[in-house]
Amino acid sequence: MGVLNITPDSFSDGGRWLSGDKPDLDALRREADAMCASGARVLDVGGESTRPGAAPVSEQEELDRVLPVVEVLSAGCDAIVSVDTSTPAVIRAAADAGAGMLNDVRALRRDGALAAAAQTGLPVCLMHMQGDPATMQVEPSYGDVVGEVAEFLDQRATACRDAGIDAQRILLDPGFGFGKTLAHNMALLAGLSRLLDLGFPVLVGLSRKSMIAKLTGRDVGERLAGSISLALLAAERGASLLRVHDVAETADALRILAALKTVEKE
Ligand code: 9MG
Repeated sequence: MGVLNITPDSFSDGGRWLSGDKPDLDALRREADAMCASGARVLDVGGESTRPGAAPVSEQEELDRVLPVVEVLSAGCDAIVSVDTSTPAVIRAAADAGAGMLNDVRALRRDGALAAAAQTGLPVCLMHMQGDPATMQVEPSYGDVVGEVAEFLDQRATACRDAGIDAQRILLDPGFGFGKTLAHNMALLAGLSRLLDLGFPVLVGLSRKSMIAKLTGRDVGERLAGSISLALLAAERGASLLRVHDVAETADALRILAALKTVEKE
């Protein structure tokens, strides 16, 4: 899953895909084509930054950023266009514009989001976050982080099914970096099998995140090796979908892992 943030303030690609306050559709089209040629099967389009401390945007602003991009990408691209949103009106409008998946860092907990998602019939990714983006990194705390994240995701999956979302259309995500310290993130990576035990495919987003800085001391533009290492570790532990900025490099690493797995099976 390639990341395309249509925001001025995302931590890694903030401002890259905007021309003034409008999405730069030509540049996005070229980047989407490059990501697909490199192996992306899903493109995740977001109009509101969820980095720690990010300010919320209005519904209209989110619609203005996301919808033209969904329309352009879903018309001429082999990949599924996913929309990273928590907002019911954006969920509905994105589905009408051709989106093929919903990615919600709030796991469809916003008022009306669950019903809106169910109405679209689209696959949904439910992510765990402790708190909200404005404050989530202020002393996150858990007794048993893996158990608590697993319990939360299990409850949200049940809520989705109760709302009419087919179990086969649900993905779960531990939400690396969302209300978690480095120790919490590492415990979740080590314990990924407990999330797989819930019976749904697991999506992970580790690309360029600050946990890499904590482990390696690298600035955001220098986290490729860390991102690929974490992507491989997550894939080996059973993650089905990796949300990444560097699609070509990650796809190469996954090809090597797949080749090894083929030999191991023989
Ligand atoms: C939008 N977004 C930013 N980081 C993310 C992550 O780790 N997972 C998912 N599902 N979405 C994310």
